[in-house]
Amino acid sequence: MSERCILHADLDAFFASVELLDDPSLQGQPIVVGGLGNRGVVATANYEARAYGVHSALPMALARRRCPNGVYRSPRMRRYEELSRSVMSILREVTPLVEQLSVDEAFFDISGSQRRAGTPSQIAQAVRTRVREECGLPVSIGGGPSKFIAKMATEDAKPNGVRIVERNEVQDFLDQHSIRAVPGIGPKTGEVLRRIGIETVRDARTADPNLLVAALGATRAAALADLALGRDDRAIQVERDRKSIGHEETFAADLIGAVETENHLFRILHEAVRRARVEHVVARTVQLKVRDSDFQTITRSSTVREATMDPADWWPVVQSVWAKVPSTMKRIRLLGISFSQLVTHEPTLFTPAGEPAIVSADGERKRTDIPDVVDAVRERFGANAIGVARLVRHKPPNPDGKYGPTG
Ligand code: TTP
Ligand code: MG
Repeated sequence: MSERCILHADLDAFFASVELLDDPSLQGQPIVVGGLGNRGVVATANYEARAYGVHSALPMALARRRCPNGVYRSPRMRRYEELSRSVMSILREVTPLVEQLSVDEAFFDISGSQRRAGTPSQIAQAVRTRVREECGLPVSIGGGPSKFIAKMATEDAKPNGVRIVERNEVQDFLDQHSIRAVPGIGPKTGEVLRRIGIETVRDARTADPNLLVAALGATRAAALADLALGRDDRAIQVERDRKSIGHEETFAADLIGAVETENHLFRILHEAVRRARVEHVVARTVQLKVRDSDFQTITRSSTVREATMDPADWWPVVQSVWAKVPSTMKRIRLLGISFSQLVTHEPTLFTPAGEPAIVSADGERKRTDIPDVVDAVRERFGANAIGVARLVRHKPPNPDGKYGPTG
């Protein structure tokens, strides 16, 4: 058996690279993609624009001031998703063990492919060549004996490079990095650690364990201690076969009026989330299905960057999708919400397996405890035993008033 080797691929300046691909006249210019309105923020900037201090999440107005000669574009999500699918299918030709993390990044486990396909760096280079030739995009690839080493290595490989960390280099590699380079250490944890004098992984490795426990609590301190030694045996989580999960209802009497419809939507969202949580999946895409009294049916969907199954994340997304439903369709006969682009929960270093591990963009753990309790109560006492405050004023759904789930 070959040694365990995980690769991690992440497209360079993804949205901006696609804009350049589709409009080669932009070559060499700073490209900024994001919300172009007054309150927009930058989704990404290419490396030319980053030289002016433009980066993801920067307010667009500030970006324009820093880089007045840049090319500014709004995102074209469909096109990005199409290219994302092509890139992911190249990875799946290397190995079926692919775990997609976001629209432009994935882990893939090549432990079993090495004899056939070459060394890790040969495999990485071959993937990069194919992605460049077949999709027209630059991608960086990191590799190492575990997921988090591979992910950290990709940051070192950027832009447009490869960095493989050999087993015997792991400790040196880790020791040199800032603690903030470790996936899962967000700004808050980073600041807590900085205050007790821990800035690098080496500092964490050599710190007094009691100091770590006092700062982070026993569980997180133990996780950090493992990680500082490069211990991480989490396996690749391949996407479930199942493509979508959700809930829909047909109403005996058409729903009229925004408030009534929104209340049902809110409840159906919670039911869809409950089902997804039973299956231990989180999702990146939500789809709203609406049928009106004339039996016209439409679907509208939206995709978020980080997979989640927190109803508090999904509710504003569902509301914005609902806002896109034409107003001619507001006598509603059926409503459905389903999730796709499903991924199984990935236990992170700070959240043991079995516990929902939903990490926000800055890597900090999000509030997931409340939905857990809700699920537990519902499992014992039935779906209507507990609801959300928004629904308390309204009557619980009348089981006779609908034909039940139709999907
Ligand atoms: P990233 O991989 O984080 O960034 P990137 O691909 O633009 O640049 P690089 O990997 O070379 O550092 O994110 C992938 C895409 O996700 C990015 O092109 C745009 C989008 N995105 C947002 O919309 N908002 C954000 O805050 C971030 C970080 C990314
Ligand atoms: Mg990227």
